[in-house]
Amino acid sequence: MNFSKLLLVPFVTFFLLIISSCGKLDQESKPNFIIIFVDDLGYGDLGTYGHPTIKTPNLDQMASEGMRFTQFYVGSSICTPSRAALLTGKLPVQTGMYGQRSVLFPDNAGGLDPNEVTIASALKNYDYNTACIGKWHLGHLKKYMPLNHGFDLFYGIPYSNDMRPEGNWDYARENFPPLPFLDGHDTVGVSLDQSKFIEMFTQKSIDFIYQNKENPFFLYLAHSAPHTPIILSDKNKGKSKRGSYGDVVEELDRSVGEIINTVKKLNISKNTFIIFTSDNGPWGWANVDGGSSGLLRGNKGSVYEGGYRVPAIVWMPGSVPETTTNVLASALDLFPTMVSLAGGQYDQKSIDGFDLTKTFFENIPIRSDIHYYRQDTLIALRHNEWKMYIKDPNPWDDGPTQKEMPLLYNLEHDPSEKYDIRKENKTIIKEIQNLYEDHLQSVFKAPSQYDTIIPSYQPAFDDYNKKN
Ligand SMILES: [Ca+2]
Repeated sequence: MNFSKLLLVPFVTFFLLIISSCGKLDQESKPNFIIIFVDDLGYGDLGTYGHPTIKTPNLDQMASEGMRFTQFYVGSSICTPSRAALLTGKLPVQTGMYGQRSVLFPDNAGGLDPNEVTIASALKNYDYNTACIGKWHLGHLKKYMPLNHGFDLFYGIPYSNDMRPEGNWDYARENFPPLPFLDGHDTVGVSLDQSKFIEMFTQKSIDFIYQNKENPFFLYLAHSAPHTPIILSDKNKGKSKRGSYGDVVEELDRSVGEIINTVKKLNISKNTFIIFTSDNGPWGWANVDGGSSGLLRGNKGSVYEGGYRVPAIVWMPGSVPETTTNVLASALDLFPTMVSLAGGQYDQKSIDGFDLTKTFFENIPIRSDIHYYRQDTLIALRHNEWKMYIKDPNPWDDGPTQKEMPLLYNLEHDPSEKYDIRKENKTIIKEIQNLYEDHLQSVFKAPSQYDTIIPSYQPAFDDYNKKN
């Protein structure tokens, strides 16, 4: 061995040691998770999803650096059950998050059972620090609040930004308290200026990311916007060609940019999994203050695609490929995927989500079915490209809607659900009918959490129901 080779040996050994320790570190270090969940943003409301006048450069960039889903679904087309589904990986019927009024209100005594395992409580077992920032809406009594569901920190509002005495609904005007704002379990203000909410939630999130840059964290940033009422500060007003709704979506877009830039600045991009999505489709009744479901039929609250299918962008440079995908995915899948990526265990039998690591990292299809519930009733089932309505999608419509069930659509040919093709596809009908019956056999139905009213509200509640 000559002298130069002798010199090389320690150098190579040292180099190999560095490589192996880096490899080991990558295997052992747990990824951070950020879920950015916005409220009532429709499938057609982002630049990257084809909106002609709403500008979303930060989300467009996130999409170009990550994975943009064209067929991503939520567990329900309305706030409370959709949030329960995202956090537990269970269909809302299994957690009792259904009932006559669709969502929980300030007079409700129920909420998400503290015994349910959420993403946050699961990740607490694997040394994660967890934060819920923004809107909760899974029960506002203390036992149901985020700190009793695995979150170390809560900063935000307990339910929707319109559940307050201001507004046109007389029952709310006469009975609901001013909208509280909480830090942990403490109410730190009421009726705060909502035009500051996006900024406050963003700043709190950035602080949390800085504080946890050295350890694994889970940030659930659930903005209360663009849910109505739309309230903008002067600096964010009048910027978008789309009007106020465009202004608020563009403000959300800037917030996403700030979150991603923080992650980049702290050099934790490669180890931070971020998903941006919406809790349900756009609010059709809000007229021009509501969003757009683009080419999809229907809105928030409906079992049509426009209620259940939402924009979704997944980002983790180096792990998530840069692509647009039409592979199926659901918010129900985030619980098992995140727990699995954290190296944890969960009970697959008790949940409805699937570990989508292969979908998110390799663009491989895992999920084949989507269940569309109205309250506790399964209305439709998607299997691969086929969507079959077992029950009437719109029983309130006395217009020329087709009332004879089932209805069958091929969503790949017909994303707007215009052309019923059941007559030509009897074998598919039979196949989906079997899946429907199997599902009903296996699904657990928990008692409704919406049925109990807080005693002090009961007289006013009964009185209101008598009049209406
Ligand atoms: Ca919503």
